[in-house]
Amino acid sequence: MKPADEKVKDFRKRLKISVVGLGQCGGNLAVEFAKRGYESFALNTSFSDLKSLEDLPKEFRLHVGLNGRSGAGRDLNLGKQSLLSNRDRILSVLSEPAKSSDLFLLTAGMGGGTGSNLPILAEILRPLGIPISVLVTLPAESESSMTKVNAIQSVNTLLRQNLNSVILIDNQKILDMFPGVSLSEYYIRANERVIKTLDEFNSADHAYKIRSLISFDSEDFRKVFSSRGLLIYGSCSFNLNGPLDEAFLFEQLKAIWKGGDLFASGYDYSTAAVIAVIIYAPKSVLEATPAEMYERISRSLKNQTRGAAVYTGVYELEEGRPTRISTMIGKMNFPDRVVNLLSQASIEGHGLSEKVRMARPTLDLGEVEQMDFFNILTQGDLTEGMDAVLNALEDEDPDVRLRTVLSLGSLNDYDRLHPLLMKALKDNDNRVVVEAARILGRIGETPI
Ligand SMILES: Nc1nc2c(ncn2[C@@H]2O[C@H](COP(=O)(O)OP(=O)(O)OP(=O)(O)O)[C@@H](O)[C@H]2O)c(=O)[nH]1
Ligand SMILES: [Mg+2]
Repeated sequence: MKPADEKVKDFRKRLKISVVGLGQCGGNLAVEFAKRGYESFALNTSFSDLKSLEDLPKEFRLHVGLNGRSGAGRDLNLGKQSLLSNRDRILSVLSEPAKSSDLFLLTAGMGGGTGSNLPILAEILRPLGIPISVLVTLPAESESSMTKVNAIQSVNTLLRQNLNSVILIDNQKILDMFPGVSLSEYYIRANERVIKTLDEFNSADHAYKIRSLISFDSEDFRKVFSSRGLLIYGSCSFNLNGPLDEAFLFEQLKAIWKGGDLFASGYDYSTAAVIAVIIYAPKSVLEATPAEMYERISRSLKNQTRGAAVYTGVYELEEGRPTRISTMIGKMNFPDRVVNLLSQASIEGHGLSEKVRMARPTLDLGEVEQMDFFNILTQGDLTEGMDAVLNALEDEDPDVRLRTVLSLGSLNDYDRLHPLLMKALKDNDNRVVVEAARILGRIGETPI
């Protein structure tokens, strides 16, 4: 915690984030960021999708189709070729903002043929030497198998890249939040919601013209936002007459840390490495709250997250406004929702590739084979040790399979572990699936 008077030199500057949206969802999110003053670019293989982003100036919309083609039609490989063939143009357009920005935030909906290539875009931009964070959406339950397979492939790759942070927005949660809203309206409202809270974090120290008692500035934001691994954030408001109550505060915080109403559910916040909490409250609430309360809250935050680095801010609001807390928590492991999506995509993905084979026996599987992420077990030579592990993973006793997966937990060899874990993800015992996904989450954080 830093008292506000140590911060005189801090010009209450926001972190300068340039946003690059890929595909339709990415473009929609880029527009929403632009409305809040962020320099935003939209890249798409589709002319018509780009055309519809009228709120972005033309020079910020970049067509990245393959030989003038429009769209990628959920085809991951076509999206990839399109991006790679436009590599030099992308670099030349984005090299200018890279000079003046603190970080690039790449954003896309996971599932489509264009946006799911966000990991490729991150690699293309790497030579610019600027930190890169990503904000992506996970498909809703009702979306197609192809969408889920695409999504899970990409999320898995993103987690292996050396990114600043990865934010997973859960479209299923957002869908549940706006029942009865039309599809066109729904995305606009959803995107507004996603970006508003993130923007609030970046402007915490200057958006409110009231006194800061403990300030949370752009450097604090940078540290939390650059915590590597998975990151979530959220905020909530409530009316308080008396002092801040620690137990009540933690109840609210924990609801957000488990995923809140935007993020994939089932995060284990005790694994977090970095945490920020900002409190905005009217003078009467702050005056009623004893000073040692803030120290106590900081200590509890440390304890509950088993030693995470804690950043806090306390701001005074005008009388009559509700008390509000915002929190951001970073470097967490895979949430349960991704575990479920993995197993769903795995099962549905298998069905999908079977269907393709059966329907068109003479089809050249070139591109489809690459989509068959879940079939890699049949590829490559397995060493003897691997064979034994594979057999154990097929044992009819689920406890044996569980112990086998647990025994893989201490290994770090991604290439060897990956096929084994993908097999375990298809297990019909949920404990085996969860453990496999946990290990995948952990090794996924290893830089490539
Ligand atoms: N939250 C949110 N999700 C969106 C939005 N638009 C699309 N999605 C989600 O993003 C996923 C990918 O869809 P698109 O962005 O249309 O796909 P694309 O990247 O353009 O890919 P292709 O059309 O295949 O080239 C969808 O399955 C939806 O789950 C949006 O504006 N907001
Ligand atoms: Mg599209």
